[in-house]
Amino acid sequence: MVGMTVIEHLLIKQKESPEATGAFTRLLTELIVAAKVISREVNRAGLVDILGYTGRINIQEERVRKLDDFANHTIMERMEKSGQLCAMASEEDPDLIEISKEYPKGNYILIFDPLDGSSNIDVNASIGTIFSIHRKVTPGEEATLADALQKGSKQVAAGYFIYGSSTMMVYTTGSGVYGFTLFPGLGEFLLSHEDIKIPERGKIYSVNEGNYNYWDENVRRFVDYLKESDKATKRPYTSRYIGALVADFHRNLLKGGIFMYPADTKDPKKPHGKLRLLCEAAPLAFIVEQAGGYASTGYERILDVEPQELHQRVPLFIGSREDVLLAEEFIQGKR
Ligand code: AHM
Ligand code: MG
Repeated sequence: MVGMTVIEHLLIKQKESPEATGAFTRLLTELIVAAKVISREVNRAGLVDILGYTGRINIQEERVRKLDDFANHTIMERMEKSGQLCAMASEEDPDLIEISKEYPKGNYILIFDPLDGSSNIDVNASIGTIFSIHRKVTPGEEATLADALQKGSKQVAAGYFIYGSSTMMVYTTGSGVYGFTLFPGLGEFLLSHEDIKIPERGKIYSVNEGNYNYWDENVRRFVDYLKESDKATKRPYTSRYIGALVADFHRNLLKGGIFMYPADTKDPKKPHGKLRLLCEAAPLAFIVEQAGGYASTGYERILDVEPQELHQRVPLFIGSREDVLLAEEFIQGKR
């Protein structure tokens, strides 16, 4: 039913699974409040003295912008009080984030990228928050790294908030993908995109082509192929690249196409591409598969990759199923 609030939607989904206790609904409800706070701050980013850098360097050796910091703390502080989490992990923090002793613990672990695409903040382009939720798998109350290092296929839920021309939430719990748009006057997310399906094949490719010379020969051949002209296979494709994963992914989810961040040799310290498995690739892979699409490293389904470390990076090819399968064929030298 278009127009229902995200909370109503969550409650309906909760009723559909008889074993649900409501813990998961409470967890997402808190996360939605955190996202509304971030959305409000993002909207006035140009008005207050919140642009610029904090002067610190994060685990990814990037300068931390004030708004990244704000988003990170908003989520951490709100979510640790939710009573539903045993731990968290953020793109901005090197280690597992423990829940303070004063708060009750729960059975879920939240992994998130608080503000994805942050180089877009200063130019008023879209940015987002990505989240991934797993169930605790180790015994005892305290979470261990093993609770975070689970394959993407084990996710209980995943989603993102996009702070664009309007703010949207897109999420899945493994039974379809739903999109909600924040109605500013009401402060409510209303269902606007029911059971999202990505086209089987798209016409868009999204990649930072400035890195072309750093890619493997097979990746170059694939991108060259997309640019060739051929009426029968509806080529050339159109190139679209915002430079914020959430925004590029969201467009391709609705319109069809492929987003790529291949491995490159630009930085020998980071030989596996740029994007992080746990807080970026895996949650979006869960969403895209639920929408009928596919996500791959070029060799392996993203949801099957066994994480080795919290900040592991992977090459990412994600979007319309036929486009990603074709990318795999090129990358594996089968074409
Ligand atoms: P971030 O999470 O630190 O913002 O970095 C990830 C971003 C993605 O949103 C985007 O797809 C990618 O980095 C863009 O990288 P590049 O500027 O190398 O094209
Ligand atoms: Mg990111």
